[in-house]
Amino acid sequence: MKKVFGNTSGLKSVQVKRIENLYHHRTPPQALISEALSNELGALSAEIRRQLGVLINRGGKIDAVIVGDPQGIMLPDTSHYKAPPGRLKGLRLIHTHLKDEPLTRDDLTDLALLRLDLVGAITVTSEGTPDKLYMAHIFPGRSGDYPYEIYPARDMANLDVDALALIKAIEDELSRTSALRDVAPETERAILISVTSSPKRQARASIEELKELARSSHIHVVDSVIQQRKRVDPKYLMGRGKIEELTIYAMQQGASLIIFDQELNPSQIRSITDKIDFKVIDRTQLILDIFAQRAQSREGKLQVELAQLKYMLPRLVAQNTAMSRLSGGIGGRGPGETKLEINRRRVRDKINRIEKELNQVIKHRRQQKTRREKRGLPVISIIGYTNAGKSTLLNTLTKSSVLTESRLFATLDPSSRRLKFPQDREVIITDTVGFIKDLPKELKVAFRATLEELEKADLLLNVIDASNPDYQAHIDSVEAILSELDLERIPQIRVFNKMDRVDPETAAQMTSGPDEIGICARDEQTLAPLIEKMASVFDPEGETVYPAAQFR
Ligand SMILES: Nc1nc2c(ncn2[C@@H]2O[C@H](COP(=O)(O)OP(=O)(O)OP(=O)(O)O)[C@@H](O)[C@H]2O)c(=O)[nH]1
Ligand SMILES: [Mg+2]
Repeated sequence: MKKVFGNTSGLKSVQVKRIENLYHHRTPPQALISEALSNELGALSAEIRRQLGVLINRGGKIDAVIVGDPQGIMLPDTSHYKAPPGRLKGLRLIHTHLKDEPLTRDDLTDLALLRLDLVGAITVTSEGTPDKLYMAHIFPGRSGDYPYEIYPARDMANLDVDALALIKAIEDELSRTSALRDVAPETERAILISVTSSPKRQARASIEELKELARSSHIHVVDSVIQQRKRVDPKYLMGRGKIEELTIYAMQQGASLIIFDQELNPSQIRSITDKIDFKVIDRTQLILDIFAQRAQSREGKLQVELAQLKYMLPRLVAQNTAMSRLSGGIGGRGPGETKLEINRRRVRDKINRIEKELNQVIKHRRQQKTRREKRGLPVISIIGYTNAGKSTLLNTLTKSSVLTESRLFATLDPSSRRLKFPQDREVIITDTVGFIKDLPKELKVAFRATLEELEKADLLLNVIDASNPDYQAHIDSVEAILSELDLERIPQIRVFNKMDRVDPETAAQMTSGPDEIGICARDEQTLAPLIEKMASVFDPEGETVYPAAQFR
């Protein structure tokens, strides 16, 4: 016998039995609800003085029977029914109201947030006779506050609703409106949300960056919303009403995804995805997703997969509900995607296996590295915030063609090149993965090995995108990560890049310190002072006037 959901405590066993038997009722597909079923719902509901509800699928079968209290019912998890874009859930909710009252706010939010086919409330007389029907469904394309169509009460005695035809008409309209919106239907459409107590300017810069991250992940950003709160709600981040409102808005905009700028802890992601039938991810997952798409080398792929699994592990819930919403598409893409649905134990096993394999790969790389070190070449590492122009600098310096792109995290796998200074001194120069504020700790751990390589650097070129209005915050984030990795002791040159986009006066102010140099990484002509400076680090006594650099 299928489980009855909700509050059955205090009921007589014969009543519970009758409630369980509701599962046997079949409604003809065209009908909204069979007469026998509505009669039994009414009779039982009046007897136990609680609302009773059923979720009916399109075939007329009952998917869930729910017992509520006199005022309302709580729907069980319905994530096994998925509503694809432009479609409804495939389940309708029909439940009883003990008084003659219309659909409540909760009924309507369930309708909208779960994308139910429709919702109906049958009022029941004190004798248990079904009296009236209040019904509503989603009304696609309606602008304004509420995307529902609410019908006037109808008489249960002569109900003539063709449920299937109605649902089909709504879906036709839904797919028509979303087809109008979708330029490329395969790209996800996201609403970005930031709930924060930090100052407006900071919140705005952060969400701008989140937009860039989304762009890097080929997600279309429909809108972004900043909600400032003195105190961030521990459960939903924002208030319950607000999150419902936003979700309805997201639905009206044809979005398929909500991205939070803040990291959601396991219980938050659970309460939020329990509440709304939307794919929800956070900043960390978005970054992990980009990394998963970009990783090229064996080591990089393993590291990202490890980071994804470690992030997922505490977020795997008993019924897998949050996970099932997260898997597939964004957030569950890349090397880890097939593993998201599996249980904790298997995830842990997998983590162990990857860690072992990764150790092997790293050991192998270290051996190669040691061989190189034996040759005693100094190492210069190019570091800095993502998109600062690190790879561009490496390319121009060494005439190579490492991928550069106006996207965050273009580089994931470090590449090394040789660089020859004019005095024939040779060095190894390496490009690294970019830094970002709030670098997910799972990634920090995963990329530890790569970042550890930085310890061996003899010189760091800290590349800064001087044209970014937020460059000072970027400098701070990079410094914070450097000190966390204990790398501040390594000599550093601050390289202010993209000077072609900064006015000369500001540029002069920026680079007034002794170890600060302005460049335009795309333009070889501008690099001479930097090269001179680098060379002088290795040959402090040497001749430091070089007419022009020569590269190999
Ligand atoms: N205007 C201007 N753009 C530049 C300059 N240097 C780099 N860029 C552009 O900045 C973007 C990012 O450059 P990348 O070299 O990929 O940056 P990166 O630091 O390696 O970025 P990640 O690998 O993503 O962390 C590219 O579109 C470059 O063409 C410059 O001196 N001036
Ligand atoms: Mg790069």
